[in-house]
This record gives sequence, C-alpha cells and structure tokens, in this order.
Amino acid sequence: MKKQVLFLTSLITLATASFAQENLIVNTYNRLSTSLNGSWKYIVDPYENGYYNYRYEPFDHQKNPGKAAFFMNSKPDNPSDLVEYDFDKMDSISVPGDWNTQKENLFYYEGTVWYKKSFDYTLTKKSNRVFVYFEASNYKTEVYFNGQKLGIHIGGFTPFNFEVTNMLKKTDNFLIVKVDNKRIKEGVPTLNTDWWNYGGLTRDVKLIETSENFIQDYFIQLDPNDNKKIKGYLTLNGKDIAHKRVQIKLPELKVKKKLITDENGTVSFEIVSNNINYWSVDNPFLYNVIIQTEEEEIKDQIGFRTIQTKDSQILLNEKPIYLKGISIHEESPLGNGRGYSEDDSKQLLEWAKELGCNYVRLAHYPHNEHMVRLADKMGMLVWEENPVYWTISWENEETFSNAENQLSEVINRDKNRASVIIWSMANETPTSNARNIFLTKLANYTRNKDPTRLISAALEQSDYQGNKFIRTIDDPFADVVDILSFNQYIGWYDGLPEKCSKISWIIEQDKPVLISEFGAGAKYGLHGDKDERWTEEYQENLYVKTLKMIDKIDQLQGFSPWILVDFRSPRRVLPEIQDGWNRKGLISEDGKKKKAFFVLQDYYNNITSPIKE
Ligand code: GCB
Repeated sequence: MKKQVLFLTSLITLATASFAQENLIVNTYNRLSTSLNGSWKYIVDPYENGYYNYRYEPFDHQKNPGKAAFFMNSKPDNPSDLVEYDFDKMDSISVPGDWNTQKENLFYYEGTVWYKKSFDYTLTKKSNRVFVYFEASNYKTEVYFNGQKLGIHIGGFTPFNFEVTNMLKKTDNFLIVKVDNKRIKEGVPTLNTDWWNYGGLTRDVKLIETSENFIQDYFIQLDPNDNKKIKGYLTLNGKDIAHKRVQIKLPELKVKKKLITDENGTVSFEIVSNNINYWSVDNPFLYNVIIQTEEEEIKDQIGFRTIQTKDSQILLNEKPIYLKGISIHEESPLGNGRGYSEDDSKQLLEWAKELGCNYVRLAHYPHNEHMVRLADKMGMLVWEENPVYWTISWENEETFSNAENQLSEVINRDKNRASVIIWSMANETPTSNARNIFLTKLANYTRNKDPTRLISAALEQSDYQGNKFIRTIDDPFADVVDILSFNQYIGWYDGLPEKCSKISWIIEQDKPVLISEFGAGAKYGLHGDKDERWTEEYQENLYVKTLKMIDKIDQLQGFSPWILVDFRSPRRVLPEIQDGWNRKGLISEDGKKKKAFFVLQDYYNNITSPIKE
C-alpha cells in the first residue's frame, strides 16, 4: 500500500514537473555554451517499445529499467546477451530540424522518435554548473542523461532546461531524448489546426555552463507609467545567493548601480534617467546592459520603450502608431519545413520590411528566439501568440496549466525584447462560459507577470443584430483585452471580394482595433478572372476590396493579413493548386511574389498618416 502511494506521488510529481519550468535560464545567446546541434542518431518507435515493457509499464518507472529501455543506450556485454536495439548502428538526423522534411518515410509520421547524442565535456572551472537547454521540441519531450531521467516537457514551441552538473563525465556522456508529436485532444494546440505538425528537436540544443551561483533570470524594461524610469529585477540561482553584491551597468547611460540580493537571491531595482534614447521603429536603439556578480558577468542588448493604449489609439512612446503588419508562420523560407535559423528569420523579416511593414504577427505559437532578437535590431514590432487555437478543452484543468506554462515560458524568454508589444492569448476560439474563464485567467496571469505589454487575442466577427451586412464583435473577452483583434474572411469563406463593398462595421468597444487576419488563396503563376478562385487576380482583387472596406472602421489601428508565405497544411489537399499547402501567402514557398504583395506594398508605402484623430 505504502509503495503504491509513493509511486502515485512520484507520478503526480512527474506530471506537475512537466509544467514547472521555474528555472528557465534567460539570455542563453550571450552565455558560455556548447552547441549540441549537428548529427544525432535516431530510432523511430511507433509502439513506444523502448519506453514500455510488454505489460505496458514504463521502463523509467522501474527501479531497474534493464537493457530494453532505449534511454539506457545498452550494448550486449557478451555474444549471448540480448539487446534488440543499437543507437550507434542507426541512421542519423540533423538537429535542429523537423523529422518530416528530413526523412521521406517520416513525412506524415506522428509518434515517438528517440534521439541520441554522445559527447565529451570538460568544465571551464571545476565549481561550474552545466545545463542542457532545448530551444524547442515538438510536442512531448522526455529527457535522459547517462541513463537517468532529467524530466519531461510539454509544448512544442518554448524553451526548457535541465541541470546535468552532477551526472556529467569528461568522456562518453549520452543524451537521449524521446520526442512524441502525437496530437491529443487535451493538448495545446489540440487535434485540429491548419498547420503541419512538424515533429522532433526543431530548434537548437546546447549545453550552458554557468558559475556555481549564477544570474538565472532578469527583467529590465521601462516603467509603463514613467518613461524616465527603467525598472526590473534579477534572480540568482545557487546555494549561496543571499545578500550578494550585484552590479548593473548601462555604459551608454553612464549608469552603474550597486545592489544587494535578498534572502532568496533576488533584487528589484529602478534606474532613473532623463536621457533615455527610446527604442522605436525608426530608432531601434539597444542599450548594452551588463550584469555582474562576484562570480560572473552577463551582457544583453535591451531597448526601452513604452506601449499603451488610449481610447482607440495605440501609443508607442506616447505617440500614436499605426501597425502595418503581416502574419507569419515559422516555416523556413530558404530550406524546407520548420524554420529555426537566424537566416530564416532574417529572410522573413526582410520580406516584411520590403512589404512596408513595421509590425509582424508571429502566428500561431512562439517562434524561435532569433526572430524577436532580429526584430529588436530591425525596429519591427511583434505580436507573440500562445497556441490556444480553435477548440481547446476549456474545462480541463491540465489543459489550462499547459497553456499557462507555455505562455509563461515565452514571456520568460522574451520579456526583455522591446520589439514584443503584444501577448496574444488565443486564436479564433468559440465563445462559451468555460472558454471565457480560461482566457480571462490567462490574461490576468499575463498582466501580472508582465505589465509592460498589451494583451490581445484573435477573435471572430459576427452579424450585428441579425443584419448580415453590418458586422460587429460580440465576444465577452473583448472586454478583457487591451487591443481588440479579429480575423475576417469576407470575400473568401464568405462570398466573393465584391461583397466587401456592401459591408459596414459597428464596433462598440472603445479600444484600438487590429484585424489579425484576412486573405485569399492564390497559386503563384495562375492567372485568370478576378472572380476565379486560386488566381493571383482573385487574391489581388480581394486585397483591393478589403483595404477599402476596413478603412471604414473608425478604431482601426492596423492589420496583419494572412499570410506572408504559403505554408504546409494537411488540411489543404486540392490537387494541382494546394497539394498540401495553404496558398494564402503573398509569396510562394519558393520565394516568388504574387500580385497581391504589390497591392499591400503600395498601400503601406502610401499611407503617410493613417492615424485617425
Ligand atoms: C484562420 C486561421 C488560420 C488559417 C486561416 C485559413 O482563420 O486563424 O490558422 O490558416 O484561417 O487559411 O483558413
């Protein structure tokens, strides 16, 4: 009995541990790190044979997992020994990278793949600590190091780390990772999406080496209520972190601030200055920020700006700004499949710039960190989104914790990025009491965690008092958000583009409005009549008509049409047109611009002062 209770408690701890990423290390790009990218061995395991015994009991719940457990990286000890796998004789796969586009037989695969990487490691200093850090892995990830389980992570688009200091050897370490991308009803996202469920270690994997007591986390942004005050906190991690001296330096502001941590190794601070050079679209100025303890020093490049709303305006540094945007999926514009590299991000943001954008909506999940770091440098405003998409299990508490955890991880990662101005809670979620409570809890959580940004969600529009020609936003969550955003497809899923001229809008909320999506499918190079589906002319005409229609919305402060580049989706099966691609891109998957690109470019380049007084 006692044993059972113990087993149950450890199971519960394991389950909750999967959402507990309190120790996420920030700013890994500027730390001592060793990349584990490159070639990994892999085993495809649809029956999870390396995880469960034949009674379907997980090996990692057994005291002695035995040789059949894949995470033991077993080898026969002698010719009579039975071991039915061998990582070292398996095929290799590249990390980062999804498995779908690397291996033809895994294109449609949804299930478990085991990854293995062996490495040697010598600490720079004996007392230092080492963490293994995953930028993302889709969807459920179980990590084992030298035969021991480090933990589980759930969610495909946010980072997580585990400490390996005490298990690390000078030679022959092996890191084994079980990645399972099966879609599940209670997951975030759930079973149904309109994007490809790329599986695997889709972003960088690295080892981070820190001092014994190190700067784990910090949050440094402008006070939203006082633009002469930089406010923040920092947290140390280690056994000896109470009452420690810390120094923060901002050389360009000639600031050197000396601080002492509290009992818990945390300290809050304020820096007041009359000379702050504010980060903006035209002046993406990033300050060097140096944090020093007695043991280490870490640098970051941080911009300072305020973002607020006033009635129906969005104010960047207290001045109204109109968001000339585009939506983007995280697919590689240069290679194939999930994007992950700095070059991928650069190409996507350069296309957005060419289009005339000052703003991008990163749909429908957190994109890789290069994207926001580049946006910081390029002066591009960013909407980041949690993958709460369509029909989530609103009543399920575990689903809520999962959604909250994914949101908390992206906020932790990107809270020091000036470019990020909006946290989006969800996309096109059907209103219900349970959904309203779920999203409101997420919004409260986010506001509490980060008061320096605005909250939104891509909502839906509907008929106004039964009149099909008047559209409105009838959603209780509209009262909670700072920015009222919605998707609309008049002229594509709802009539032909001509219909736009018949529609008017009554939006009763006195909030800034952003149209988070509109669009039409077009196959690059297919030409024809403006009412012929899939032609570039149809898409072009839809843009012309939609721009005229939305111009009539008084509170409109910007939009992000759907979408910059064609992207893969298993929902899109029409032969010769879609062939597995959502064709609403302004650019084809091989980089060719469609006619509508130029309509939007022209619009963005010619609106000098679209801000409505
Ligand atoms: C939407 C969704 C987006 C889809 C798009 C479409 O409303 O938010 O994820 O891809 O429509 O193309 O239908």
